[in-house]
Amino acid sequence: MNDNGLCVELVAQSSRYGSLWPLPQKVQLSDVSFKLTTSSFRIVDAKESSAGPSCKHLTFLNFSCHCVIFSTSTFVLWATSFEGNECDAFRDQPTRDKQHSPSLSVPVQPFAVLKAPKVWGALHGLETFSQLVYKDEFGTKNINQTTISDFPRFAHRGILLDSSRHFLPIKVILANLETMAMNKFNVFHWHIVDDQSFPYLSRTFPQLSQKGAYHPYTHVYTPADVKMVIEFARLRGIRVVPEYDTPGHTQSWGKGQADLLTPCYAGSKPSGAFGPVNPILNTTYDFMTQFFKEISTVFPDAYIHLGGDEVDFTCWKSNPDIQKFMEQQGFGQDYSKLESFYIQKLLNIVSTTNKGYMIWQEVFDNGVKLKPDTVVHVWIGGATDEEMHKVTGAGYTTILSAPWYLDYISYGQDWQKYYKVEPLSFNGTEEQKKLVIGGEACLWGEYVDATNLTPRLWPRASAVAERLWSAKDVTDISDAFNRLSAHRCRMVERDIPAEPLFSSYCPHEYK
Ligand code: CP6
Repeated sequence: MNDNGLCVELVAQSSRYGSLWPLPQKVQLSDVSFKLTTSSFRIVDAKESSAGPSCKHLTFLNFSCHCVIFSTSTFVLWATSFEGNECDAFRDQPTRDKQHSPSLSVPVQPFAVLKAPKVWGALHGLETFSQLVYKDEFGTKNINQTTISDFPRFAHRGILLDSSRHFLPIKVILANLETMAMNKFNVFHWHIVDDQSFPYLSRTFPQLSQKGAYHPYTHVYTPADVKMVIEFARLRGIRVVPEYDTPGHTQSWGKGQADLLTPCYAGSKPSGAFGPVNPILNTTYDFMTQFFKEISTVFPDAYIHLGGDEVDFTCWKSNPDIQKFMEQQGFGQDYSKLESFYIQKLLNIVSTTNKGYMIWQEVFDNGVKLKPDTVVHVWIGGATDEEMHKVTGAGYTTILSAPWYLDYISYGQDWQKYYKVEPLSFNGTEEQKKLVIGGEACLWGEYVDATNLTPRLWPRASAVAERLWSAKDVTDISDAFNRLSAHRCRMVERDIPAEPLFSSYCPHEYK
């Protein structure tokens, strides 16, 4: 098959790994199969389990939300070996640096054992278990004797959605989180506001969405909405990292917050247009202090994404007050120094909220002094390897998005291009490679709303999911095609309108 899936007909065959996606680190298969036929399939905690009654969530989540109905009997899935007692972990936020290491085995006895050190790993293990179940020619559910031990290759496995270019209804966001869990993604990067609209309803500055949203009541995320998204994500082991991108990409902020943006000039007079955040006023920093104080309490994750990309200097250059400030500061004509001046102050403000931050690569490129735990987000294509080399050479952790801009569409099987990416292909030492904590697939919203988000994202993002989860040597494209075809059918069967990979049909279409 060529890259476009053209010319050569290729019908999905069955992989020896069935429909497992992403492929676990270690899978031992056998031909011994068990039927899951009768009435009372159950999931219980083993006696040895340190997971207590609150872990009922585990059973509820995978088997009702994913609509995998096991109308079956003797199989008992033991959830064992949590660290700590009860399911307190459920009250924690998932963190990026824990290795989950779930292991799953379906031995000769009619029960399966799932061991995981953390509840988040048990969730992944349950998803894997559900993927082992298949229907035989009589429609009976079967599972083969299997031993799996599993852990993610990269800790940060994210999806960026953009709710500014188009408002994304909550139910679209939740459906996406559900699909992320099926693909073992664990970070929802919520690019919540941008130039076009400000749908985040701030308690401190309600006029931001009152004036800056597409609609002040229908096209906003209320505090209750945001809470719901965070909780829905958390129960699936997904972190929510919000992005409030400044000083560029902020046109919508200016509608509800006077004097926040820089007035642009035409000759000696203000033109009426506005540019990036005004970096020379104290009021700007007072606002940012209050605003990020709120954000740091609304979003429990340890990180906030502060953007910092694509700052256009035209407006700053036109403004006489800015010109004077440049002179006083000795910045000459180097407006990236002014940009860095702003970002440096912003980073200091956000640091006082005890949050870590992520930033787009330009902030690093401009030489801003960053906290050692800053995550630099590499997104510019063309010289990605050099950038990864530089960022990790400077000792910063980094995540990769440049090869995974899923808002670009084209004819053919572009999932293969995403699949073939090797995040550690750049030149660097072992130490440098360890600083690459993962990546994110980005779905920018200019051409995406509730009508087309899901099929545009899935199963294309699934290719990224396997690259970030599975072992480095999992690169067999034709095996991936077979498993991904089956995985895509499973998503469709679970009511997620994921687009097809190629000419094909799904078994469930006949039922
Ligand atoms: N919005 C914001 C965008 C993009 C970025 N930031 C973007 C740039 C280039 C492409 C796609 C998206 N739409 N805030 C860059 C990180 Cl090709």
